[in-house]
Amino acid sequence: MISRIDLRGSAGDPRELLPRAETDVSAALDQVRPICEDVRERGTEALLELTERFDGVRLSGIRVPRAELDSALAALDPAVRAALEESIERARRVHADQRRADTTTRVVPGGTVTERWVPVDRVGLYVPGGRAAYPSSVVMNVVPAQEAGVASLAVTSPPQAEFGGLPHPTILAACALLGVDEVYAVGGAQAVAMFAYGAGRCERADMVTGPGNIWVASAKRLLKGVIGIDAEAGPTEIAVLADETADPAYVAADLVSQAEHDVLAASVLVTPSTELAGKVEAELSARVAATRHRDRVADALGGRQSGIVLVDDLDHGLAVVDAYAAEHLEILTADASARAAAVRNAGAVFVGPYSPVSLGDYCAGSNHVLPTGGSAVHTAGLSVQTFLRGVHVVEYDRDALAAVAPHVAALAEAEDLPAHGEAVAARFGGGQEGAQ
Ligand code: HSO
Ligand code: ZN
Repeated sequence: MISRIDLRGSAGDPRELLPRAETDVSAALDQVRPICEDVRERGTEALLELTERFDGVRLSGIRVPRAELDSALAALDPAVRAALEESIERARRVHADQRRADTTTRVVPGGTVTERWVPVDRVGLYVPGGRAAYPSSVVMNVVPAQEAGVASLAVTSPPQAEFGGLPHPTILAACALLGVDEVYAVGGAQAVAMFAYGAGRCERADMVTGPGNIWVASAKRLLKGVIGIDAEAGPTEIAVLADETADPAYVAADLVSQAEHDVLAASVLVTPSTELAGKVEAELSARVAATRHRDRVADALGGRQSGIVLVDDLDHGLAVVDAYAAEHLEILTADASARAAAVRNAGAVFVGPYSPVSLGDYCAGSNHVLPTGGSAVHTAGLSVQTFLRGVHVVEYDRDALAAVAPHVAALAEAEDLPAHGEAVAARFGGGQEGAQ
């Protein structure tokens, strides 16, 4: 089952000892390139043909009619509807607080720089179908975009033969609840190309976000630049930093919860307590045997990306989890808040026994689209900020420009770009090099 990795007394790099699952996105580029080209050249026709080829569904059009969204919402289980509404409401509260006010800095008298936060105009959101059809991820992508003020938002999700060629009904219902009525039944690399180039009724978007399979990730990598993208999402990860005060049942339950996503999911316990390690192993055996997706969970926990890591003490443990930079990090120690405050690298931190990762997946108000694969060292999760651009607006008056003109001239000369200096000099009757 889950392996033990003993780092006690070792100062080695934990990143090498805790290998991560890898998916080779670049290997798919050659297959994805002609698909994207086809969509660019032939638009809707190409999308309909590719959908038939890859999804086995012959659509009459790519857009999901509004009536289908309404009927999916009407048919939604009331308990799921109430839960989605709660999730949306909490996420809205947190993300509304992320909005930024413009700032104006008076650099010198008569010279200001304003940073104006401008939302991206149009965003396309990719929602996977099949096993990973998560309405909660629709919430986590749409809410920050809406709170950022994105005016035009479209969702796409692969058509499912079992649902009459429509995307998964809970995805459609979540769109309806969120007030998104532009929804397409297109999946895979062709969906990313649809947003990048536009096709028929779908206008091109400025940015595409959302998780997806290897084809989607590969198309995002290929078309990045043509269209803005969010981070490439890898398999989910949970790290738990725990001491002997942690309840082994909670630790085991949380490790299993994220292992349920994928055989490549990583579940990692970091602890100085061999006693806790033993109890968690026992709890895991019982839980894995009883859980619905036991095969997948057992594969994930037994994979080389998962393990119970023994450390010298909690300071050592903190260094290990910081180096690992997990997508989700739980702190289950006696002094959990203080420990959590010292964490540098994690997508999101869950503090104390009553803040499990699955709360954050659905209903904490926090975002669950988080950096994986160690990218938490440089990247944050999805937020209002993802959909905003800080545009500098520069306004100097004559005196303020005159005062700094010699510095501009000196730097322009140092870079052998004299026309730069002359553009300033021209405002003060200055001549042009070489002019008569
Ligand atoms: N834990 C996943 C998100 C998710 N969980 C969706 C349940 N549904 C990645 O953060
Ligand atoms: Zn999850």
